[in-house]
Amino acid sequence: MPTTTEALVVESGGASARAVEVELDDPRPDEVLVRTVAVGLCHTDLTVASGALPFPLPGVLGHEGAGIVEAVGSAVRGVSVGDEVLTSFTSCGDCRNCRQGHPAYCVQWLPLNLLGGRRADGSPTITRAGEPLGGHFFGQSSFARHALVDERSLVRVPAGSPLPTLAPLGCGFQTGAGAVWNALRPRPGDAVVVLGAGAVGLAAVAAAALTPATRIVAVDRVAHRLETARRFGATHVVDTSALDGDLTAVLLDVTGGGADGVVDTTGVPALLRAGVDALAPRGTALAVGAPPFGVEVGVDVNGLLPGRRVEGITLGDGDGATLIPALVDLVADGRMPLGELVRTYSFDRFDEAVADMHSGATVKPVLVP
Ligand code: CXF
Ligand code: ZN
Repeated sequence: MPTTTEALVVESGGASARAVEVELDDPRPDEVLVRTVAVGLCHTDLTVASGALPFPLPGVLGHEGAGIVEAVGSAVRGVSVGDEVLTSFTSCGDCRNCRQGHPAYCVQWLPLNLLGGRRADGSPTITRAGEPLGGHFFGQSSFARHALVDERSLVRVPAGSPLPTLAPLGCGFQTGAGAVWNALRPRPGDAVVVLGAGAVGLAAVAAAALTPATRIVAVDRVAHRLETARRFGATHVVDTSALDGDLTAVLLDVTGGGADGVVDTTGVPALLRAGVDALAPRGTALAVGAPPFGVEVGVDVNGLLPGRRVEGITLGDGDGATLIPALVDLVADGRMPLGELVRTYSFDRFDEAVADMHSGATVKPVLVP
């Protein structure tokens, strides 16, 4: 029997999300029905809701879910009814990148997570009055009281976990932490620069603080975010709203001659360029934040020759089975105070959550049904 539930539906590009009754399909053998307890709001949800990406609307977004398992498909082995879970991204499990432990680079990643709106076989997971809605967003579409989730999107967490704090591990927090741990892998004495002190950037700062990097520089234009960055372990902060001179020169100075690693969470071309230009020889700049499709950044080719790299990374190159559980433990032990970034909003305060994210008043809004 299909599950009737309430979901936040975006009717068309630029519209808000309104709670309406929908039906979820029965779980397929590899799917799980999850009762949502909390779900984070990420810029990718807003980009899709604005109509800037070709996701089928009307549809249901949401990809940082946390909740309780209510039913499992016949082939599901990893979770049981009653388990607490986080919901992250899905992947095919079968391509070379999935098999090599890099599901964020699944060759089917875009259709399965971001653009398709349906299962891989084309069937809809959510309907309204019999009409298909865009669903299966990141294998979940969790802006709803219940979500039908791909087993491959799920991560089990210990009973009694603080689900509203942990929900953003599914995307934003693992994106920042994974960038530092999986891609930069700071060595003793490294200087790491994090451009943008939002949810992704602050997770990157907290992750860098658990490495032997000795200089951690946070860059933002909002003073209270930079204060948070300091509490999370930044040794230096740069406030671009009060910048005296050019950012590259300031970064070269505060890093003591050049950054070994740069994490650009902003997607602002001029900031990524400044970060690349501030790299030390053999340094790596990571493009993490996504600008609109088609945006380009120039690089000085001769500047790259001394072993400098520019790399893109999605979702921290995380493998749900290892990165998220480690973050759960570090949050529980108080070594990554990511809960400080979270403020909860009931579903009917969706617009307020969006406004607070845009203004910077809340770093990470988390919706609760
Ligand atoms: C996104 C970032 C932009 C590319 C797709 C994945 N991560 C999560 O929202
Ligand atoms: Zn996201």
